[in-house]
Amino acid sequence: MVHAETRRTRSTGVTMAVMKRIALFSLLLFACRDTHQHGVTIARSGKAAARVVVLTIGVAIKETGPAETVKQFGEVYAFSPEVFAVRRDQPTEIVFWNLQPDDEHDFMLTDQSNKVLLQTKFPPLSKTSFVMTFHDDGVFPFYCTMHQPAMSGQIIVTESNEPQRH
Ligand SMILES: [Cu+2]
Repeated sequence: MVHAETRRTRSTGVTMAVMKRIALFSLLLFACRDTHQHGVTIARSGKAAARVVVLTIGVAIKETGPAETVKQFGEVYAFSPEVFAVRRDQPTEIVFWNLQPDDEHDFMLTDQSNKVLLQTKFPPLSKTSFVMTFHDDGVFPFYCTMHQPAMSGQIIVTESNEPQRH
């Protein structure tokens, strides 16, 4: 009788110890869970900590030539700058100036796996602003789909200055 009682107490003790360990492990997992936001937040306006102005340049166009270049390559346009860096998690205003009086451009932003994050048009002689916050480091390609392959670029997202949150 006494023997059986002891055995039950011992097994309850072992169960309690295992449960305590599981509880502690769960707590640790909860404390270390990934609270970092992913993806890109894109707004038309808002507070920004940095600003980049991107111009559209006519490199070789039918109005101004050189005629031989246009004949050989077709009309060539470019973004300027075509590569620029932003800081991760820092809201950055990106302003596109379409300098052409009679040409529309567009802007298609993708992630590394070619998922389209934004697609929009820039009418002739217009300024278009976005406040973009990239939550992941990496290289984000962008294109004007009307003037490929020359009118392309990349946004490079670098680590922020903020202390590690983990
Ligand atoms: Cu274009």
